[in-house]
Amino acid sequence: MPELPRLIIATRNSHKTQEIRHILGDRFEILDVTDFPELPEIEETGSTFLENARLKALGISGRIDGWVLADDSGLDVDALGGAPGVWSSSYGGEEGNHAKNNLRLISEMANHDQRSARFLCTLVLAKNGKEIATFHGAVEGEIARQPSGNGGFGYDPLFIPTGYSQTMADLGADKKSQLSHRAKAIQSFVSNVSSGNLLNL
Ligand code: ITT
Repeated sequence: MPELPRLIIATRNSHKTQEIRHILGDRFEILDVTDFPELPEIEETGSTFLENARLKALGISGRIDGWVLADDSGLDVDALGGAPGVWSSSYGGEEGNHAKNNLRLISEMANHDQRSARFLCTLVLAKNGKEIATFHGAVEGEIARQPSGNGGFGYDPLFIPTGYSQTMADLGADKKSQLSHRAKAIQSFVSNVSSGNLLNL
């Protein structure tokens, strides 16, 4: 059997890696930066998802052989003027603390009837320190008043996708793999690979 092409996800968030594995199935051998302890932490100093995805993709692919895919993503809430946006990961005051992030979101939204929001995801594909392509995905929905569900990660217990009555965390991994912002961005990546736009991958 031919070897699977290897794709290194430029993330330390194991949930993202697992979700990307789940979406891509067995098309690729998927690793992430936790498999390469020598790689440095990349500072996310950009003010857009694209800038931060680029920093991660180029920062990692300049130091490692092979295809690198970076994901920068977050939640954009209309009543909060787009917050938490690119600062989704540290909204509650502590980087990567999902419980604190959700508590802050519940409190900021307590007096808002307008609940519309979307998850956004930007992927940057890079090789040898050069950007090859970018992909985007979004899923519309609304912010619940109370958290519900144990699936997914981050704001999933507070996000009800449009057309559903349950939160993303209630819907579970298979459904999230079909409808999430990350799923849509990865599907766009896959159709570019399948159509031959990304040669040698
Ligand atoms: P890396 O930078 O190492 O990839 P990170 O978690 O810090 O990991 P981001 O900077 O892209 O990644 O921040 C993404 C944050 O947005 C994440 O921590 C969650 O708070 C939120 N988020 C993104 N995708 C999400 C999803 O599918 N479900 C729930 N929350 C999500």
